[in-house]
Amino acid sequence: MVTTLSAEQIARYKRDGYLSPLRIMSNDEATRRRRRFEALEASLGEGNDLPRPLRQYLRINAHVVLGMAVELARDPRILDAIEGVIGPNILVWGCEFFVKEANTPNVVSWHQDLTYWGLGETDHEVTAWLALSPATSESGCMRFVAGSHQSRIVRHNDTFADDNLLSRGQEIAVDVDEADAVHAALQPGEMSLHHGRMFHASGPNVSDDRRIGVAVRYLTTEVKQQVAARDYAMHVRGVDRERNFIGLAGPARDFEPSALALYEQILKDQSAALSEGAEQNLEFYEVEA
Ligand SMILES: O=C(O)CCC(=O)C(=O)O
Repeated sequence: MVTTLSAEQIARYKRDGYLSPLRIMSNDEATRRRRRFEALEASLGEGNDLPRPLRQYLRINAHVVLGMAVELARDPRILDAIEGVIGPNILVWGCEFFVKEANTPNVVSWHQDLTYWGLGETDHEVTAWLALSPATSESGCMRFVAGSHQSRIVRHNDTFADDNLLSRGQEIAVDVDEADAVHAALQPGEMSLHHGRMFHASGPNVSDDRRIGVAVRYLTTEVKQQVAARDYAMHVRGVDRERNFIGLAGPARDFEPSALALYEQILKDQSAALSEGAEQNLEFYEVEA
């Protein structure tokens, strides 16, 4: 499987702000990873002893507490593609499992990722979204507006809508014409890449299967946190001369006490960036029960 991007793919990413689909692993391998993920959900779901609900740890900064997330974030096949678009010195800033249960109304409203991260309007960032189950128009795959990353960050309104998977239910204040949207359907083992200023959204899952994807947020070592006093990242390729982030190694064991304590510290520190401009006092990165 060739995961190094061609010059044509890199040019297309620069022009459109996304690239999809890219096959990273076989359907069988992705399905095995899905089963592992689901076994973890079954063993650590309701009634576990974790300080927060499992879905919180899966949805935000999973790489801080979960080996499976670190393994994916460090996967050389993914990093080869990432290197093509942001260069050789790479950090992981975030890792999030986005799960839409079968036949559920949860959506992701139109937004630009960089809006609330405190990282500025940087081009030195990219998200890899890897499908562990089919992500189709029916199951609520992502939709992209090609070329929208060339705009600056536009105004977003907080909706706090119940069926929105984003922390503030944030949505772009300008109208997005659905006719311009490209549906990025992915089979298990395929991934898309998207730029942090890309206008993107996803619909409800009206299929009979779960839609499970993992989004890894990659930065170059040059990026700086501009709002929060401190921020954290995991160095995964090349050299980190700048050391703009506090380094993360990943947990030695899933949910070990030191990782859980670090998780809390990171939420607290990153909240300063995410809460900027919010009209409502949020328990940041809190995932609805
Ligand atoms: O998983 C989804 O539907 C949305 C994911 C997303 O917005 C992102 O990865 O930036």
